[in-house]
Amino acid sequence: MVAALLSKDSERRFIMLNDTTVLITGASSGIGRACAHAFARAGARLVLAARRRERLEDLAAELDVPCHVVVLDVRNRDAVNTAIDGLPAEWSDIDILVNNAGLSRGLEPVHQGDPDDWEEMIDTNVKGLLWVTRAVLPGMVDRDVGHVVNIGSVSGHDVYPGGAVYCGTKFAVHALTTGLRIDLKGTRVRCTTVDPGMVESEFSLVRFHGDAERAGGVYDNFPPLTPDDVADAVVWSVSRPPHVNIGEIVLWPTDQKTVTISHPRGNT
Ligand code: NDP
Ligand code: 8X3
Repeated sequence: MVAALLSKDSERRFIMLNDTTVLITGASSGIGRACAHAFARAGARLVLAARRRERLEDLAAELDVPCHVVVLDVRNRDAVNTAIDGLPAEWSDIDILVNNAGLSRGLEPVHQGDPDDWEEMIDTNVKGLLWVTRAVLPGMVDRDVGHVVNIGSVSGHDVYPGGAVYCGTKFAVHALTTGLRIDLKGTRVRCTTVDPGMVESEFSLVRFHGDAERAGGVYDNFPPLTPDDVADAVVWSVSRPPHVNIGEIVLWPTDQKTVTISHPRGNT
């Protein structure tokens, strides 16, 4: 609800999120799912989007707030437009968009990489984010209120071996977030990128095309971030007072120092 987003109380140093409408892409797993729980704890109403319907419906049933499930492949521009245009009236005014749907595929050097993997990453992480933003943002601009949170990555700041294309997509998210902030000049719509280091989720399982042994090993060296850690940052960024736009939050696991340097202490 816009009024809730705009409410300004000199005694209060944050915006109340109760009754705000939040659209989260990639809500069926990991960071998106944790964001759904975190926003639900704050009393928000949730539009939960991803491809796996059953997971979204199970999540909606777990949450103690109104939820609307949208089965959506963000790569499909027409489907995105149809889904957003077709939201029931009581769900159509999105106050907060969390562009979280994303993935990595493969870890090969470019000369050995699979172009299908590259296409999937670019179509999801860059074009999908744009399709959803383009569909949702005009409503925010018309109402002169709203917040877009992009889930970027530390991989949008630096590149690691085998990560050229994935990192390229996250560098793009970084540029798109800055560009969006510039384009929103004159409106009260805010945008933020939340850029985590390593987070334990289904991310590595997807990267390695379902190879659970290889994926599990990724998180053996040190305690990674949890999806809840990232969700905390997302909720904090959108709940700052209306005159504050958090541009970027970078979160590292304490034992990860750069995208290539970490301290191996075991995951305990
Ligand atoms: P998960 O694999 O656990 O979750 C990814 C989510 O994205 C799923 O809900 C999946 O839903 C959704 N998704 C993927 N492709 C599509 C698509 N085409 N259309 C709609 N939804 C899609 O990974 P994470 O939670 O870790 O990843 C979430 C975001 O965080 C990504 O953008 C990732 O790049 C970023 N990130 C992750 C880090 C990590 O170390 N895990 C670190 C930094 C950033 P479904 O399959 O049901 O469609
Ligand atoms: C994901 C971070 O370093 O695990 O964005 O690829 S990394």
